[in-house]
Amino acid sequence: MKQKSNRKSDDMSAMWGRKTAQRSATAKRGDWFRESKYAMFIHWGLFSQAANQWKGETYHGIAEWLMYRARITVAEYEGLAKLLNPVDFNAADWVRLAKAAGMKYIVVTAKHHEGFAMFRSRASSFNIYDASPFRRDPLLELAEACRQEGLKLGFYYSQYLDWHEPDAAGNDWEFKQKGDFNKYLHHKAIPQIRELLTNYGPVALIWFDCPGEISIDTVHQLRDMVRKLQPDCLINSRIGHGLGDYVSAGDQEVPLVPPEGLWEAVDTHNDTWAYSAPDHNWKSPAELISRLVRVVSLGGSYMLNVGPTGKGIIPPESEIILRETGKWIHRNAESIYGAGPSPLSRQAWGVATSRQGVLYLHILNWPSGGELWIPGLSASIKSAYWLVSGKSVRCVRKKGCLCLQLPEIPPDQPAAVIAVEVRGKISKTKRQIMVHPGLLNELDAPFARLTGCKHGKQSWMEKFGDWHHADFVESWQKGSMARWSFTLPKPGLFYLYADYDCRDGANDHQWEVSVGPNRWLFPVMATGGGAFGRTRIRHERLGVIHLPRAGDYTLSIKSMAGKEQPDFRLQRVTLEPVE
Ligand code: JFZ
Repeated sequence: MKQKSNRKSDDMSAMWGRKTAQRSATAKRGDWFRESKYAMFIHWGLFSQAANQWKGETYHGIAEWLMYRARITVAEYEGLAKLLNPVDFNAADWVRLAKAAGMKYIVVTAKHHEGFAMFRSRASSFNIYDASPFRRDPLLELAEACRQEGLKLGFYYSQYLDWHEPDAAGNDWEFKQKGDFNKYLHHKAIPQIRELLTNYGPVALIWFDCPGEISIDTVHQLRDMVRKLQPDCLINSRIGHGLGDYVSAGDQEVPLVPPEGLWEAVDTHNDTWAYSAPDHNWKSPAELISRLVRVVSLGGSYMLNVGPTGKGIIPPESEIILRETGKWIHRNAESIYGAGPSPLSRQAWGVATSRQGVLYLHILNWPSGGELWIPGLSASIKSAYWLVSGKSVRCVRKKGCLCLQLPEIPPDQPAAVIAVEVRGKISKTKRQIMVHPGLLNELDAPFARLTGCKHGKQSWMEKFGDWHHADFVESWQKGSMARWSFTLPKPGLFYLYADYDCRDGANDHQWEVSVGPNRWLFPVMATGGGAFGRTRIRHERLGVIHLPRAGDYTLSIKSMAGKEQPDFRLQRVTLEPVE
């Protein structure tokens, strides 16, 4: 017996040893990703030639889905390849732009759902080298340019959807019979992934997408192949079945609550991934920097997309905005690259990132009144200074908060960064929300204490492919309550708003809002809802609240008695100072 139990404990320690080794291998594999924080996503394909226009009709939304939306047959779509000749493509220009923008790696679509390979593939002649007049391999040129400029390169590959292939998934307008997926897998997908991992030098990551109904055995097979060919190559979560090395959040989503472990947000520069001629809805440098620092403050990396034209040109608007954004990032680099997540809960003035002993406060919303209030930071302060100029910032402790003195005009735009050096470790503060004087204060669903209701998330498409993601308090019963505790440094008057949706309102149902001396009932109006899981969120002013003293408060929303519980989902409540 003794003999047997020793053997068992030896097996256990060997297993733990393997698991620890595996975990450390994964952790090591992701070190560069954890440090990088900012990358360029490139959606470039046959769809770029079409630019969301087909047979005289213009489409809106994500342009790489044109074949699907216009129900284009394979034969017609193949004709597009004869027009694709990106003579203005210059890989070094793209890579230098990414570098100037402050991006540390590039992920480019090698084969998207359309099935067209943007590299010279021997597994399928439906590729840019063989099927178009271009007769070059742009991914080979990109790989060389990345090596020259010191950027890492990854490939996007759509492993399940392939509208060109009857045996793949997705083309339900031409192929009425379900094909033999294994045939597609072994004749195209696996050989092409192998080509990408063999012919282009070190591949930093493979960005799989839309795993659909792919089996867990197939996902293991794909992952084993990547590990065998390029052991250091990272794999994203959209390989499927939780077998990725890191999580890609929802499209165009900057989450309020981050995924566990290594993760990224992926975002569009306008409303489409691929080039779309009618889409001019570019995000500004201020918006992009706000999204980048919010992601980094949650411990993630931000991958921002560009959609080059069929001629191989990154749209000039994109280039101008990326260069402008890059100037800010380069001068505030210390607060971004390699920085850790914020120990502070979400604040009205902006977000923080951190390093050993230093907190970087990214002030995105400039408080009037010359004071920046920070709750719940117990560490003792060594110094505080503007990161770019080095000029010191006066800070004092008031009412248990840190209060920093601000000039009237921000010393940097679109975000000014204060470095706060602390003694010892910056511990994660107890979740303390500050209702900041002079700023819009959002109390979001995930940060409420809930009784008799729960936190839920929903993602939906507004325009085709323009994703929205929202956190809600939902599943309310009679007496359910959502409560936010916050600190108020100064008395004040605030407009109170609720953002909610409620498909079928029930006017006889009452909800109670209570904070400080304020307490009243309000009805919930029906907001309706649309297709694609769409929702219409109502931004409703509930009234004006008076908070007569500085100190701690709890704001509660309570479901009172009533015949029916309307399908009410509360996204947030907002306190806006009455000027
Ligand atoms: C996919 C693609 O279909 C799209 O064309 C683009 O390449 C994008 C980056 O990825 O679209 C998705 C995939 C997953 C989600 C949303 C859109 N999701 O999980 O929310």
